[in-house]
Amino acid sequence: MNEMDIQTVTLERQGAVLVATVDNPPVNALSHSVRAGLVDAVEALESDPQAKALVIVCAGRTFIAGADIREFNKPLKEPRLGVLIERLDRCEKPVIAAMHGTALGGGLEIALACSYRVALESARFGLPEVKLGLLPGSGGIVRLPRLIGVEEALAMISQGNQVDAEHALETGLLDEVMADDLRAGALAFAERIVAEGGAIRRTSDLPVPTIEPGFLDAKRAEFAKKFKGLDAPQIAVDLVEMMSTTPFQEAAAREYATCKELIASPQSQALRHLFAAERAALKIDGVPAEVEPREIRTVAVAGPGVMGRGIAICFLNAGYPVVLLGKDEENLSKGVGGIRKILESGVKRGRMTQEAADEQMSHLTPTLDYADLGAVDLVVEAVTEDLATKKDVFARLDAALPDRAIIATNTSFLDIEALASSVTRPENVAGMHFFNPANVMKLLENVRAGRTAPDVLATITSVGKKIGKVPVMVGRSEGFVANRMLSKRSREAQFLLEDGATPQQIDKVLSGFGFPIGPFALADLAGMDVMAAARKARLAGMTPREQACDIVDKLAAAGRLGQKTGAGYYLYGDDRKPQPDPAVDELLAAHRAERGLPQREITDEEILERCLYAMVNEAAKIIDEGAAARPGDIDVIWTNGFGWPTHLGGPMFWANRIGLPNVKAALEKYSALVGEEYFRPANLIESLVAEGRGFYD
Ligand code: T1G
Repeated sequence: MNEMDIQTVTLERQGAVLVATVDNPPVNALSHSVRAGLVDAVEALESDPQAKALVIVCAGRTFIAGADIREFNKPLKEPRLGVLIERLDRCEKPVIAAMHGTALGGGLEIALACSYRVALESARFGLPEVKLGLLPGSGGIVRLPRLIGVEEALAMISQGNQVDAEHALETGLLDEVMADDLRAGALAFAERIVAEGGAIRRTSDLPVPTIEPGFLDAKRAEFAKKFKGLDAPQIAVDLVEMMSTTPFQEAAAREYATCKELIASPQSQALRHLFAAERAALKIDGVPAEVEPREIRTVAVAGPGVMGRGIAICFLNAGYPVVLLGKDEENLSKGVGGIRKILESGVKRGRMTQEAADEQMSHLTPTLDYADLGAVDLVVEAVTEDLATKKDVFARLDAALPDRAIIATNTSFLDIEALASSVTRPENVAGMHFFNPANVMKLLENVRAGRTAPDVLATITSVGKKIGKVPVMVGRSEGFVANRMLSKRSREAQFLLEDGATPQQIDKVLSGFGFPIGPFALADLAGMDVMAAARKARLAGMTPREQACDIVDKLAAAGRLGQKTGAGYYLYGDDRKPQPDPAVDELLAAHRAERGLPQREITDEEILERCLYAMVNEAAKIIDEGAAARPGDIDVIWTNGFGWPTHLGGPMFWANRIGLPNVKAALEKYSALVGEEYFRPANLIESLVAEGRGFYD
């Protein structure tokens, strides 16, 4: 073992059983010291005649959670994981993997190369490499299908999802599951194996499972839709096909070679960037790691409208009792009914059991009386987007709530400082900005106000994680971050219509880039009435050209509200597929004539650059203003909010890869073409280019 390494694997012998304990916080990742320590453990087993078996167990909260991601961009230090796996595979004495927490990636691959696998009933198992744009490289591809069959194995490899211990026992991944005391249970299991002769079982000796004809091609077609733009899921199918017709050692070598190629791939570098960025976003400026979040036992949601219902479900799903505060009986009963309907649809879709839905409904307490909030620790305010209404609700909450209760507004653009000023404890006020539908969308923009207490910021961050969101702290700014950047993309999309592009051309370019849906199909989904109302609310702050660009109003006035009326930017038949509509071409031609704008051929490149560079430039301004802490936060927001393709790493990562000098040059080109006020490069971009740096240097 390298003398620089700290000791992360300790060995002890209990009778005839050697026990190797891995202790490499926080997740027992397979750092060099762990790999070397486990190779030493196998060698000790083989060289000690008194030792008849080896148990590999981990300290801390989990079994090995995979290769150490932080080592991927560093020179590899032997022994690589494959060497350890081969030593385990060749070992002539039984090795038992004893697992708890999440046995993932290389950790599960180690277990697959052992003779036996036991686990706590709370343990979970997975090969999440694909979520990092990788694939298993140390036996996951060649061993897992042999153990649990191709269908189960390919599902785990291609989607990276975890399975629980019960399922793992059923499929043959595990030999035994125990309720508690894993070390003692694993030791007893090992002693039994030894007493019965110490038989070894090599997964590599198992026959290759049969593959139903057509199964793999069906998976290729399914994954092309399900994992649009992602390479690794398709390669997973190719590798499983390869392992089914290739001798084990050769297949293992090709698996490893593919993993190495993927580690160097742009997609994996983008996905690993997001993995790190999501965790970096949890570190809040001005909130030291030792600041304890407040204990949140009971939550209230004020405002049982569409957003309030989704927010209430987030907390119910996570096991919090929720008090739902309405303004009158009708409003409240509609809210309760809406929540029940969403939970019932979850049952119908098999996402939850009827018992779970009933249990969650039993934890919902509807009320019209603020006095019922006397024991609540956190209120999420989601009443109508009107400042006076919100200030009235805040004042009444302030009077009813205990001193330590947090009030978090879900507003998407109203001034959080004004709300904080309407209560006696502004340090308890923050924003928790959910995205519709709140119980589905992962992104949570947590908003810090000027006086928000550090432990309140820590609390809304930890609560955000507990309810399964991806929380990102943002500062004051109209539309915070996601909506503010989206408004620039929308502006350019509208201007491009005026300049001669069609809705279908723009949607095709942006969905071709990787967004789940183009801006105009999205507008038809949201409804032109909703879009017109949002435009009206922001009209005063718009530039003259934006104010005159009233295509949305014209469509709404013509009753073209989108999917809900069968026509908006597109026509919709029963299949709800958007079809170009000559009437829209006429409406646009009339608008352009009315505006007297010169018409020209618009290239796809111009559409992409104007829409996306406008967003990147706005993000740079947001960072300049301190409304976002770091470029990685912007990437996390857009890949979890409005569907920026994750394999491109987010807006800032994508722009950085293009090169900021190129981005600056394009901004200058469009400043001349569209207008300085829209494309003048942000100070941050100017300064980074001047210093020869990128967003992440
Ligand atoms: N390597 C290094 N650090 C890791 C890590 C890893 N694999 N996984 C987590 N961390 C750090 C993380 O950055 C954070 O650090 C802390 O641990 C807590 O993580 C050869 C090639 C295990 C389910 O993809 O899914 O094996 O911010 O905040 O929410 O074929 O971490 O505190 O400084 O996420 O409780 C495959 C990735 C690797 C697992 C725990 N393995 N990790 O979740 O805590 S590739 C993975 C996770 C591989 C082989 C291939 C989760 C978790 P910090 P956390 P959590």
